[in-house]
Amino acid sequence: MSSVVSYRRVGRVGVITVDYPPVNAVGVGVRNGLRSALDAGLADAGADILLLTAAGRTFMAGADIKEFGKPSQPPILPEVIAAFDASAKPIVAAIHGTALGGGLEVALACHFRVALRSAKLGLPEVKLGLLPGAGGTQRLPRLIGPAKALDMILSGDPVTAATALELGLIDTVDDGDSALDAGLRLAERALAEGWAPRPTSARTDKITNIDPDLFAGYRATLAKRARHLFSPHRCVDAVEAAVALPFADGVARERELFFACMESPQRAGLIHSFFAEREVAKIPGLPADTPKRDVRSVAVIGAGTMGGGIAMCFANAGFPVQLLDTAAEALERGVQAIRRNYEASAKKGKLTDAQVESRMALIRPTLSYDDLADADLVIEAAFENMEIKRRIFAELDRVCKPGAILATNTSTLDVNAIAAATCRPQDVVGMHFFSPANVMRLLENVRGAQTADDVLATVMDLARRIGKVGVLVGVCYGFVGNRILHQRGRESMALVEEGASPQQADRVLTEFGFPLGHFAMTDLAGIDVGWRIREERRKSGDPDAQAVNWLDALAEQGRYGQKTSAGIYRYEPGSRVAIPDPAVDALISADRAKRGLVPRDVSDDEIRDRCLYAMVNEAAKILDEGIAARPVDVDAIWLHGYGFPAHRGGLLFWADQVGLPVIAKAIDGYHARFGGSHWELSPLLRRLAQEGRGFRDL
Ligand code: 3H9
Repeated sequence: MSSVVSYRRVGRVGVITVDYPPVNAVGVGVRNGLRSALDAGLADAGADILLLTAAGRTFMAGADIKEFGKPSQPPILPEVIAAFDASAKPIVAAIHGTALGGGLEVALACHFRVALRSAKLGLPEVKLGLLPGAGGTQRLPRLIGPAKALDMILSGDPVTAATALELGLIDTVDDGDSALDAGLRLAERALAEGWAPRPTSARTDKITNIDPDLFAGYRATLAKRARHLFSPHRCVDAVEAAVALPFADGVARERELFFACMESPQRAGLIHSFFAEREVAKIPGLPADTPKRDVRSVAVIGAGTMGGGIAMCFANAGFPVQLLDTAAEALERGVQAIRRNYEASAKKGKLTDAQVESRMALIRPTLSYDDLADADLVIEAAFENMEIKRRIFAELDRVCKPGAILATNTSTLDVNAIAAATCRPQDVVGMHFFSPANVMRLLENVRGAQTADDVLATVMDLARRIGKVGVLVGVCYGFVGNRILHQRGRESMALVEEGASPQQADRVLTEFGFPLGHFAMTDLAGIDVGWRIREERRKSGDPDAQAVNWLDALAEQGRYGQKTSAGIYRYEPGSRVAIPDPAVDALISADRAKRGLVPRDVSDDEIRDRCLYAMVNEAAKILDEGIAARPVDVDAIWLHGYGFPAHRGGLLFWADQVGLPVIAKAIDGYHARFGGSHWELSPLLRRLAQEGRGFRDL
């Protein structure tokens, strides 16, 4: 018998157990094991019914993603599953944790299904650029109908056991806490009532008399929502085949479409994104068993938008949070803003009223630093000013208990200088949240020169506990994400000066797959933020300060972006739809004329290459300086903080696909054409390009 799948008998029930930690992924060992355990069960004269269950924290969470892109090893999953479907003895699947992808497909081919109430079931393949390729697109519609099946397959999101029952995906929900016991109960009932095998492949009731327009409707929606993506369109084709073709032909069609997805570069990109999210948690030089400090209570300093959002992140995860502001009015405003935010979620059905109240009860406002004496973690989210921050940290040093972690949410200031305001720099770390903090998944944890390892291990673990993707970065202006963003912003402005329109520049980036172009994003973030920083630098006589540009002129007119319904675009009241504004075009033309710039036609390709290659070059410099430890860290930051299209895998994964010699040559060309230190080719990028290597080889 296989070491990862076992067979034993409990009374008249033959029990097949998959035990392949951590998530029982259906790799070659499990496939072999399932096949031989099934044979053992079928051959066992004492077994009148079979039960499939999994050990550990979850049912099977899908095919083994690590095998993708390598030659497939027999037996292939569809064959194993076909054997379950065709079993002469009835088979029950007992599900706990998550039954996902190929794991759920195995369960779909069993004849009866029971799930614990806490279980979730889904076909997330589309999120990996695939479609369910082991009969899922053929069997799910046979159980729940093609429309509901497409909803599940196209969203990739799992449903709860209760919903699965309503849909007809499972036969019963069990309120116990053992999937084995739940499965045995259902098997005993099946035996008592004499249930016969019920192959899903033979069912046709849910796939007959289907509205012929159903699939056209889904295709029309996808044409709008997923036009960049490859696999969702193939999912519709596959489910349509379930309705139009006999089962065996449908399975063959699904296989063909699955392989087309497998070969798509989007599949490689999305799988890189999947692993990137997990890889960043493993820090080179910081072993997984590094001790962590015990964090049970949190304090946040500053009740503004950022501080409020951070407080919500922790309250959402069940931490008691003290929210401190020194001005009573600001504190009250901050607490009310949090309440409004939660109530808006409740209105959308995302939270119950009771959840709103329990989260609000976790957030305790205070005006006094003395109340922070027992906090395990304090996160400062005050005004972005070094003097203010240093005063706050000196105060924290005075009141906080020994061992408390003192974190700053600064996005631009030197974490080491902030740490130096305390007598415990080993306890000081950066935790750079992204706005809105309660929504954005990225958290840049910033390692100061003296930050202790157990502090780093703790903040990385906390990121996971509050549902963020934590990435460890080093100290520099803008850290990793904003430093790269700055390059894209500078280049976008230069392209507009040369003749592109903001709309054209934005269109190129959205066609690449970003949710927003640079200028639409600037409107969302607020033009005034950058304008005030530039104004400060000009007033202080900074020699590197930029001259006033058309963006500053917009801010001077009070056009701050979405919040004032006018910025680089204009907005109808209450709407986020960006409408081009001829007044802005006129302002840009006037600005060009004033500077003696003659506009030219700028091609879409030039916009894409200059914006993205400038980012790649900066990222390479960041890697060279050790500010980011690995290319995957840069990828995760841009995927989770800036909407880099996941199907392209991340900035540096994408750069490898383009080819570093191509990028290096283009950058050398830009340097010759435009000059500027930002276009000096990163030595790392030059070396990799010359050696024919990629970021993947670092
Ligand atoms: C598929 O099934 C195709 C079929 O239709 C057709 C085939 C012919 N494979 O996320 P976690 C690893 S496509 C390999 O941290 P959690 C993961 O990398 C597949 N490895 O835990 C991590 O490794 P490490 C469809 C996998 O509790 C460790 O397990 N299925 C796989 O937060 C723990 O993972 C999916 O897309 C896998 N399938 O979440 C499900 N899954 O410790 C993908 C996980 O070395 N998985 N690993 O970093 C998930 O969504 C989450 O992992 C899950 C657990 C919810 C299961």
